[in-house]
Amino acid sequence: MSTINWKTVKKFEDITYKKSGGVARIAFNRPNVRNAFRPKTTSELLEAFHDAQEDLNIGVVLLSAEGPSTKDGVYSFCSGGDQRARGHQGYVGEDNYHRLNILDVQRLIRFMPKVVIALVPGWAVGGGHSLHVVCDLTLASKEHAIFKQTDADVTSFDGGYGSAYLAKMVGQKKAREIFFLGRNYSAQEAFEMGMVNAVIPHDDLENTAYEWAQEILEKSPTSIKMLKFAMNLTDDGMVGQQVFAGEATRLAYMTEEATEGRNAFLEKRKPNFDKKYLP
Ligand code: S0N
Repeated sequence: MSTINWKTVKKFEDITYKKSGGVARIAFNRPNVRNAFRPKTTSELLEAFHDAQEDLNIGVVLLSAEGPSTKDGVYSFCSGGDQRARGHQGYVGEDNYHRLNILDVQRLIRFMPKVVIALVPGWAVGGGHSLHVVCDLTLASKEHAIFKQTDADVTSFDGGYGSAYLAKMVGQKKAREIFFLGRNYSAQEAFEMGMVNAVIPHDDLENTAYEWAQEILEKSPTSIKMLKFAMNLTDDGMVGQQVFAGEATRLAYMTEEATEGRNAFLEKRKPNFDKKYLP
């Protein structure tokens, strides 16, 4: 049972969004369809993640799920794209526009300068499985978490982080088994494969995630950010370099040299870098 004093940030339809003590909690809230996401869900996720990214008081984001289902009491993290919202060109919003915006959500999680922890209380399936893969850390319910890839059953497949990055995480053979056979894996099996950080008794899942978050919040935020981007870099190609280098530029802005460069331009004079070449 969670004992955290969460404060709701904003009421959404498909997700809940709360904050407490430097931690944001974003949770799927469609438990009766195993927390499948439709375009409205992903738009709401984008808004909440963007807010958490820009909130200077937030250092860690938990991606979680409400539940269980009121129909049958089953817990889920997320069952991926809502197959009822799928049209001929993919998932379609109420405005009739076809979107692949779960990939925008993945990129926001991947590139945000804060740690994102997936809390998997039940089913993590299809695009829901891919979301936990892209999060920085995953904690799973000992009793209820089940990991499964159905992308190849429904012809709605993630050829990016969901599969290729998963292969980096659990190894090529295991990743191919997960996708090609689509079997169920328990939290313990997922832990042994290396795609789950810890298996937690169900009732302790949120409190444990919050404790992990508090430990992370005690660390230097610049170090955490640069380490996340450094670990992303080799798998993210030029975009990974761009994200990492953007933070190097930000650090450079904080030097006297940068202040002199900006001031010289604004004062219409040549900059005086004083020939202090740094080691
Ligand atoms: C999760 C599963 C295994 C649970 O099985 P269980 O416990 O037997 O429950 P069910 O009786 O099957 O389900 C309960 C109710 O929930 C509905 N439901 C479940 N999942 C979905 C879903 N994904 N979409 C819509 N409804 C869902 C059931 O219909 C049932 O409803 P009622 O009670 O009314 O009958 C099992 O449910 C399961 O296998 N679900 C489907 C999982 C799946 O195939 N997901 C899609 C996989 N693909 C993706 O997610 C792709 C993601 C994606 O969007 C993407 C990725 C990369 C690049 C692009 C994209 C893109 O945007 O297209």
